[in-house]
Amino acid sequence: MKTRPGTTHGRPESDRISTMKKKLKPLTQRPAWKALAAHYQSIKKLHLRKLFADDPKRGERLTASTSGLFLDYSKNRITDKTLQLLVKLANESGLRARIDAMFSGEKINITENRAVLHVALRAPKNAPIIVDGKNVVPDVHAVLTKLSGFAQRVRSGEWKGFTGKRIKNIVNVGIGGSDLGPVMAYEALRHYSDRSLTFRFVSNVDGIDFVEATQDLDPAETLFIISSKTFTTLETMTNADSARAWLLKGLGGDVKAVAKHFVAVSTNAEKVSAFGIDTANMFGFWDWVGGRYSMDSAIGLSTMLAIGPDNFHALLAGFHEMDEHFRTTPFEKNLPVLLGLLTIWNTDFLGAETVAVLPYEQYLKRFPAYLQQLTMESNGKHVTLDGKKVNYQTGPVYWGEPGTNGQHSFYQLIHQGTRLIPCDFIAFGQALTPLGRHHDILMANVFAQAEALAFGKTAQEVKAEGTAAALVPHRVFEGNRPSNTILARKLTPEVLGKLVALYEHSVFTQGIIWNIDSFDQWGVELGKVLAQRIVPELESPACPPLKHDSSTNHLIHHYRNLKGNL
Ligand code: G6Q
Repeated sequence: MKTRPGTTHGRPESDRISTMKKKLKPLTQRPAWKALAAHYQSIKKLHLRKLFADDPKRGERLTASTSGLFLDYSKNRITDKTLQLLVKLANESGLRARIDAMFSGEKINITENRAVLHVALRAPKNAPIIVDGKNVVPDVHAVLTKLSGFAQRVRSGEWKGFTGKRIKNIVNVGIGGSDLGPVMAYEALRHYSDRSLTFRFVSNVDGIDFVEATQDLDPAETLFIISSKTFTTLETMTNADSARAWLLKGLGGDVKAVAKHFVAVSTNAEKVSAFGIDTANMFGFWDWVGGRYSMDSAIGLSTMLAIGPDNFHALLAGFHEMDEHFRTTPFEKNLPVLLGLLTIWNTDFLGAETVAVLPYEQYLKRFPAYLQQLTMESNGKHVTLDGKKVNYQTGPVYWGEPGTNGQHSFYQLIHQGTRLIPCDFIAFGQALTPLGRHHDILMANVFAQAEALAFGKTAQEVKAEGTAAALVPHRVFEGNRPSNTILARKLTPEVLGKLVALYEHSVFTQGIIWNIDSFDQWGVELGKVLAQRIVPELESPACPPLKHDSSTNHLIHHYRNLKGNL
């Protein structure tokens, strides 16, 4: 990887980015966008049945792969011309320069004036990346070394609790980016985890989350990881306080116990120390790691404890491989770019409002929830980088469930409803624990679903089956429903890294074309402030004068009444 300094030709990054922005035409005025709009009119009636019939090799041609990850995108409603125009749009949107800007540590998160460098978290030691004149890669590796040492001490039993007992339970306390990655990775890589350790994840400020996570645990054997970039998040700090009280109550009240049962993952040493955690037991990261891009930073401590440092490094290597593929591969063969461009096509031209993510792998059961944050917090934006309201749709709604369960519930709407729902099917060649015929049956379902969505069943075909005339319309499947299929040999730590990076960079690609800041989250910040204002109005013995709208005032009174505090 080439070193590119954080400032270019002595100019601050903000200048450079605004210069870059000025060169770009607004999205809907770019020639490729206009050409795509016209092209859409000419192909909107084309059916996947015809596209496949006219090109027997389509299913082999419209595929791409990199280091064991295979993408079949042939079942999208596209022609070769669509692809050419989408790639042209990427070029007209300056995607290549923006990829380089991200990888070289430029402050592309302009509303927070921050670099966006999750790629540095998995960069090899000898690949310098400079932010504000400093190579950040050695710091990344220093934290990784510290994490590995700690993980080894806990996993080997060398790290003891306050009473001298070995740690058997690990509870990650965090929310949003400090929870969803750790939970997803733990579930995804459970096959590789140390089964003598119990892992729990507490995120919701609803006390039940904490109560249920700890009710069967022995405090003497329990380690809490308080994961919070800011160490100020209300939910996490409330749960952390309850965890400390629970621990002290269980261990006789000596505050010295905290040091043996609490570690922190944060960027805020001051707050960590104020909470009572020794900063020697704090694992740091940096403001250039966004919460939803942090599962491979120290936020992944629970993952490393579960699967061990070697597997964690394999996960990082997988991320890095996809990073390099994204950074260096021509757009026509670039998996994240293709996935991102197809999402633009489906969202802005075909009018799809959502994307269903359907992993046919039980271990990926939390992957859709993880992707919801990654995609929607990143691209749920309504203004461009220069603050102008967009006149096109941005980030679609992501949702999903593991197959085959979804087939027995919401797939009905995908097959026969009135909305267009592009699907990403994710599946593997091998089960991690083969069991009789299960895996072939599982895979038969993936292929059958994608096939049925694309090709459907015509009235003629339904009639030919001897269906009563009145039932024919009900049993027709229009087809022409787009999907991608992503395949890999089996779910390993490395493959998980590649898969997550694939979506990270697909989100990046979309954000660049939409010309939005995919790396801020002002909507989340708002939520953090709003509740704080109302808490005292609920807790004070006498209700203070309320100055909200009449509905909120009334609801607060009603709540106080219900809880018996009026
Ligand atoms: C992620 C968001 C958000 C964040 C949580 C937790 O990109 O910023 O989900 O991760 O609000 O924040 P802390 O880690 O600071 O507690």
